[in-house]
Amino acid sequence: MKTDTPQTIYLKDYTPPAWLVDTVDLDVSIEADGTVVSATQTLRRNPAVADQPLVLDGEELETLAVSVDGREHPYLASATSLTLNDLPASCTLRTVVRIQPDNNTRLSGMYRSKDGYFTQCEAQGFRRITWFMDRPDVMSTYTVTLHADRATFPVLLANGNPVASGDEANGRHWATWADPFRKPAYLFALVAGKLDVLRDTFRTASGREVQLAIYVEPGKLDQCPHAMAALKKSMKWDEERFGLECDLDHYMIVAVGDFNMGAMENKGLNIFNTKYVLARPDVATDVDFENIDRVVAHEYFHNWTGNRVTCRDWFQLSLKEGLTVFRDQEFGADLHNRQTARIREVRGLRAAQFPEDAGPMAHPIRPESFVEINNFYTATVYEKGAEVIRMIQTLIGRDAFRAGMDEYFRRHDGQAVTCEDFVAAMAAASGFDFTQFMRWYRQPGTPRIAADGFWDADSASYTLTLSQSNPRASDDAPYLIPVRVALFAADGRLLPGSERLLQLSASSQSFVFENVAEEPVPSLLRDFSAPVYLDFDDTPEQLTVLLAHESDPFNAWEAGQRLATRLILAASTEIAAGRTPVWPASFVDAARQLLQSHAERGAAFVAEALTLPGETTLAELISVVDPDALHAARNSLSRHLAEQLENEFAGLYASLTVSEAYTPSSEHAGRRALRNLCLSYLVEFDGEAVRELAFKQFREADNMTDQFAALAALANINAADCRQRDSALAEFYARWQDEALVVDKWLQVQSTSRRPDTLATVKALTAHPAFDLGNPNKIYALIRAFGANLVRFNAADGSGYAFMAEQILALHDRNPQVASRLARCFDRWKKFDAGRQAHAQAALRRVRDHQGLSRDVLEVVTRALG
Ligand code: 0A1
Ligand code: ZN
Repeated sequence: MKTDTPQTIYLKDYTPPAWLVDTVDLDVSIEADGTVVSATQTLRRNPAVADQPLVLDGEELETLAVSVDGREHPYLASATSLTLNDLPASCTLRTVVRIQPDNNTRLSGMYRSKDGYFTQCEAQGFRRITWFMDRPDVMSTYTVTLHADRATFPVLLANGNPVASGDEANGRHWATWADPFRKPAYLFALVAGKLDVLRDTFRTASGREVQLAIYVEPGKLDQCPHAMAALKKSMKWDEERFGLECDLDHYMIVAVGDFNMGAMENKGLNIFNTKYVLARPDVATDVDFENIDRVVAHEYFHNWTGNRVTCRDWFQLSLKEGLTVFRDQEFGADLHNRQTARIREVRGLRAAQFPEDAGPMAHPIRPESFVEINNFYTATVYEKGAEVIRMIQTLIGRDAFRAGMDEYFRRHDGQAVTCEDFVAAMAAASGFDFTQFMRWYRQPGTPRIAADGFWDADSASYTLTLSQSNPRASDDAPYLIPVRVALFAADGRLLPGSERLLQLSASSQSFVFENVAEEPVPSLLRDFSAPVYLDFDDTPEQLTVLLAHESDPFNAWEAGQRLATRLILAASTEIAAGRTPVWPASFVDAARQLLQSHAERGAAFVAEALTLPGETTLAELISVVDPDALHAARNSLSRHLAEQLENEFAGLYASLTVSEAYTPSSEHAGRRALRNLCLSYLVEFDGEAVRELAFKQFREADNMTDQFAALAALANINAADCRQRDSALAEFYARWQDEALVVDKWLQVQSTSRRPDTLATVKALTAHPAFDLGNPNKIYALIRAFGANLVRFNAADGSGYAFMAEQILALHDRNPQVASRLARCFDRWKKFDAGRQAHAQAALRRVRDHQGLSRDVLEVVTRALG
């Protein structure tokens, strides 16, 4: 493969397509020596655009024939484009190409995976199937006929409705599907394979019956009911919350084990990573069950936010992704536990998006340029994008937000639009002026709010001054930031009338609260009302009041995180200076009270509150990170809590057992989460008794949540010789080696272990039969998860960096998208000391200078080095 000089594509260069494609008729014949794709497109010039030749996109296509209106027509073909001149204003173009899906290791376009053929066309995979104007603003009506060997590929699927099917010579068969909805090419899908199917139906609010089907590899039907239930719940929820009904007669989900991402919303034919479909209590954890709910909902919700109304161009990706993540978050919150859902969202945002926004790949939720669009399916576009939508709802209120959604569909159903179009619909429905708010779409970086409070006893008023800044932004104009606030008394009472939604719109602004008769404890950014950093000098006493009494569970949790963060960061400095940290008794007392309050506050909440902030999140708060000191500080606090609260942890561990049959309900899941958290604290104090305790849980668990939690606790034990650890790892693999998704867990639990020999283990595992460089899930579980293991990946001798560079180079040609995701592990290399930086830089240069490096990886490493 040769490296093209990578071209940067700019939003400002957008022009509408010169041609429109009304219909596409595809005939796809899967044969022994490749797949032949005949495409018939009815084309007409776009009346809004000056005459231009027709230029089609293509990649790795073997062109067999090109004709226009039934006659041969001259064309100019390059490796990636097909140009036709002198076309009539409307015409029918037929192209015939051969593709080699069996050799398609990139998993973009049409590819082979175990039991069949699958497609992935977002963002630019359709051009790997046929010559086409592969851009989201070209929308057409598709008809597809598939031909394949009947015995090997009994199931033939495409978007839309089945029209006809039959047998043909040589044991082959065919099926035709027609999709009545116009769609962009990225929503195209087909599947041919040997698959089992679970069927169901859903009756919409207006009484239409939708046929539902989930297709999986043979033998896995008993792992589908949860996904099916999630689909039906999503359909109902979208009717109730947004008045959006399913427009399809057939809604199909197909699960495939080899998939670059989570899932894909192809019209009526979603293709999913098996990870987000398959679940059974003995193989999937509570978190897996919940993720399946969310991802199934996410893809279903795209049918309106993404498919009915799509993106004009790929810069608008957050138009569909931010909005759809917001919708799936809301669905998850309604279905499970709103409080812990919000906590987990923010935890995720801080662990992934904040670092991204501070690193070399920082971009606005609507980027202004890219080299490779696949590099922009990011935490920023998705998760920060969802926060931006959430802020819109916060600013105008839930009812106006719903009216804005109605207005958006009224205006734009069937169109390919921009983020401005969405916001304009919200503005029209609410009367709110979003001019200043649009800054959230245009600037990279996480804004900071510095807060300062002053209570004046004489006037009984409290003045809160908020100042904002964003060093990553291109200028210092202020954002419009919704800041939810409440004031509490020192005894924890909410001060009446103090709950307010402030709109911070200036660089610095003061807000006065009247009738505040005592010095208040302010609670700022309740429910995390904006994705910002908050700099506020709250005292440990104030934070302890909030942790115990704040009625907004998010900010109660946040108070605990702020307390723990300060302690760990200070301890990290102590440890780096060779001193031993001292932990205040007040923190232990607060933790004890939390444990004691689990019945009132909910086990799930308490588990979240007693989970210390992660190392990656903490590292963002330090200018030069010493990963060993940070790791030691965090562990030391865990161990201190374990020592001080041993009785409480042991008592709760014994009392929180769930005796009923397993269900992934939020109540049961919360109890398991807290009980397993207790276990993880107990093993901090390594000793034979706790090893046995964990091993017993591992052996006796009747569900994967408990079994895996015990395995993870054991896998973290540092001692070189831990019989229980070795046995558990060996038994787990022996038992689950045929369940691919469970094997992924086995790999990940080893690559994320804090043991000093983790890199050696990971290296050895790359040669284990369980590992497969062709399967993205395996790479994410073993290699990328290692890259997120702060202390081990950033080893002082550079061994982690050198290993990662090797893996990227081993993969970049085979699967550039996945290799590029590995390259992102280097995002924060400049946060470490000079020695580590030198190692990281050398590793990055080695990758960058590799002959024929893929464009995806090149963009990431160039930005990292720049
Ligand atoms: N649109 C999908 C995510 C997705 C994006 C790209 C893919 O291949 C490069 C695959 C899936 C979603 O948001 O669920
Ligand atoms: Zn999506």
